[in-house]
Amino acid sequence: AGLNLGERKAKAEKMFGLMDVFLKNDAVSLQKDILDHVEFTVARSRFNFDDFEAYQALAHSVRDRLIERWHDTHQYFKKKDPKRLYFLSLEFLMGRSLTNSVINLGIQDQYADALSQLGFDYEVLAEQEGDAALGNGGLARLAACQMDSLATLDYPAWGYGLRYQYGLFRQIIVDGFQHEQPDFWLNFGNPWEIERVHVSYPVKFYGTVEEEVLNGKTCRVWIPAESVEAVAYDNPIPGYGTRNAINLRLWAAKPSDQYDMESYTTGDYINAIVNRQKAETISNVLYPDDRSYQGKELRLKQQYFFVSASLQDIIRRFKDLHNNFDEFPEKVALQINDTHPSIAIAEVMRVLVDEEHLDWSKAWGIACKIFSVTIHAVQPEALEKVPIDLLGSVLPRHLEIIYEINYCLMEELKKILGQDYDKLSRMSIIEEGAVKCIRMANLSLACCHTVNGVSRLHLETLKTRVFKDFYELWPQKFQFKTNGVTQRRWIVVSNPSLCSIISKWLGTEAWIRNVDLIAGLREYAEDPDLHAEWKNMKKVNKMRLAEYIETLTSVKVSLDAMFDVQIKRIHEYKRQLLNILGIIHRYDCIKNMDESDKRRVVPRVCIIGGKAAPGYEVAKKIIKLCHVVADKVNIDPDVGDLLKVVFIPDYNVSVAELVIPGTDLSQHLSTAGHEASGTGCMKFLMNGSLLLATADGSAVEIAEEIGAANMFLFGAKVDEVPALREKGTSLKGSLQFARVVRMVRDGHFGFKDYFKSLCDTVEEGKDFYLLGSDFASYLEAQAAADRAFVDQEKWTQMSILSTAGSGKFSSDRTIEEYAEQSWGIEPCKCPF
Ligand code: Z57
Repeated sequence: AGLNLGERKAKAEKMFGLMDVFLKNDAVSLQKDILDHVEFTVARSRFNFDDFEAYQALAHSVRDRLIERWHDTHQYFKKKDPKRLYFLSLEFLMGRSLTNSVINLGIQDQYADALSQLGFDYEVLAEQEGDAALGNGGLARLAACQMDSLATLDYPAWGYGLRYQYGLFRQIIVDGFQHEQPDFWLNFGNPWEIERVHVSYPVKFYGTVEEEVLNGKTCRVWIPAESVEAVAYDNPIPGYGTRNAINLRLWAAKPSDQYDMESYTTGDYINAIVNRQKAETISNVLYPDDRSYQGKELRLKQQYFFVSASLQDIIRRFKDLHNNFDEFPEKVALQINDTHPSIAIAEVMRVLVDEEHLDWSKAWGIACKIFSVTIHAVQPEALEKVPIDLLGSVLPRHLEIIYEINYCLMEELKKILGQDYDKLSRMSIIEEGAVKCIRMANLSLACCHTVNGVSRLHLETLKTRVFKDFYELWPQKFQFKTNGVTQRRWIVVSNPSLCSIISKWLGTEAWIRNVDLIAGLREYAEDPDLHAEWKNMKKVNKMRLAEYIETLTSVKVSLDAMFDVQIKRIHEYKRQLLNILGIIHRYDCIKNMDESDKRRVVPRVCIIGGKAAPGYEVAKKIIKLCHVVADKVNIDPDVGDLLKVVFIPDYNVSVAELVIPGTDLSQHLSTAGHEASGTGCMKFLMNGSLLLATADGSAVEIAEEIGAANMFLFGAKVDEVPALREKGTSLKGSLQFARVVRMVRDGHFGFKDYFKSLCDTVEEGKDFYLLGSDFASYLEAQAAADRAFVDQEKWTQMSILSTAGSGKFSSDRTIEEYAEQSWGIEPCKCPF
């Protein structure tokens, strides 16, 4: 303040000259820092504190180191003023921060030393941390992996989202039924965030739009009726092997400090306070419905709230060093994660036209240069449609702007398409129907310079189905970036034994930043020494998993069995039901065997985990079915160790970190054409689990990388699906399938009435997800997996080749593609 542009630039330069490394990372300094935090931050005596308090102190000492790098990075960004990427997402599924941060900072050994001298075990303390679960599933975890890659690759990027007080619900299982409990994750404080009370912006809602004359020009002016304050909470994201730490800025809603004078003067003091407090509800709770858009007012308010605050922040930062919006696209790239933040397009137009007084066409030109979007959905139902009445009431000016955008779009389209009214109405941002709606996807398509799919197959689906009309018009906008996951969390943090094996055999740790090198393992895929180490690694991880299973479910499992895992959100299209019906088939076979046949059976532990959206009845029945089958199978003396069925409750990021390394075979069963990409499969692949999968989403590309012979592919291909839906099930499959469905129907596992409607969903003629027609092929793939498992050398070789072929599926590769092809940003590496 008070300084002009030149002076501000000079100041930034000077401050940067003062940079130095403050905090020392030797064991003695770390110990002192931890004890200081015990004494003064946690306020416990340094002679008497428990594991949780030690975790808190430890976390605070890590936080100090994060803050130091965070400051230096941002000072450096400010000096260089590169084009920045702003990643807008309503969900980030970060999981735990401690181990990931310590590894990325490169000081794990020092911390472990420091703690053991204090009499604490680093790993035990790490287990004290709860998950940050501000997201539902794949989309949200992808955003978290991408933040890790953005930091590691030194990109000048910011994440923006919402700081929900309640993350995704905790799943508890009572008598085999899912119940939801609130996840009040902030109860014990959150050392990973920094509250920025001075970084706050008012966000407006409701009200009316009026006409005003300004400098002889008539303008539309929004007179809002409600104002809520957005306060920033910063979460530093450290890169691996770099000094850079970027920022994930999450907004919390607080009552605005503009007093509602009227209520005060009328004397209704208590009610005035109560009403102000309601503002906070905006950031209270994450919507737990993965992909079904309900058209709820609160959800729309959440979207606009975080978008508006983020844009005010971004524009303030831009104006700090620039005064001409022509330069905006050279400095700013905005990425919209799915359509959830797409109201940002209307908001940018509102700010540029109403507040910055740019011409409409100039403003639109700028908007079209800064936005890119990634679509994660396949099904048209997942695309958000906001009822006009709702939008008009909450954001009246934005509704006008969207009408205007649509008017321009329709004029442009008419010039190209002529009078093709069917097509025009399909492409319109406004959907005329019983309930008139805004199609948020069409708004994004009209504005964004790039529209990305998340796998090659997914982009094909978008081009030929959901967005066909737009693709024909603007083919150059459509791209895909196959998803990826970060090897830092999914190998280095979660599978330390594998991490050391890889580094040892490659003779370098460089793969942690450049995962392509992992292909170097191929050379040793048949080496008996590597096989021995590899099998030992699996065994250690299976032991950990077995212990966890026993503690949670009291089921004892044999380490010689194949650990077969399907963990992901419960959805009909992901076909957990196919898995369970396959298990019932296996059980039925074992029951009908004599002792000599049984000796040839490959023992299995079938593990399923995942949450069902609270209102998704079919998904909840699938969870219950899993439990009743487990109850019967697990105590059947005819079966013993040949088959165990386990449902792991409350699946989340940290559970995944435990389960994935201990998995022999993982299942990805979506009906072809329904999983946009899938990212769980990539984590399993990196950890050397073999994949049993349909030719869907990223599995197609995985097969190309590791060779189809190294996985178990099955089921209908995308282009066969429509005909199969018409035609129905083949005979052979249908007999076995009918038999297992009948067992459930007849109450073989109890709860006959309860499961009737579930069985109905897969009856001949109603079986939309084609469980019946894929069943025979599924069983064949399972049999192939059994045969491969018998030959442990072969299996280990396939496992090594899986890890070795996983390089492409690093989010580092994905992010580099985005940076080059969609965002136009370059690395900005902080020195020291
Ligand atoms: C979500 O997790 C995904 C798509 C959605 O439309 C919504 Br809403 C939530 C998932 C896809 O289902 C996965 O296939 C994909 O891998 C993931 O997003 C990340 O792109």
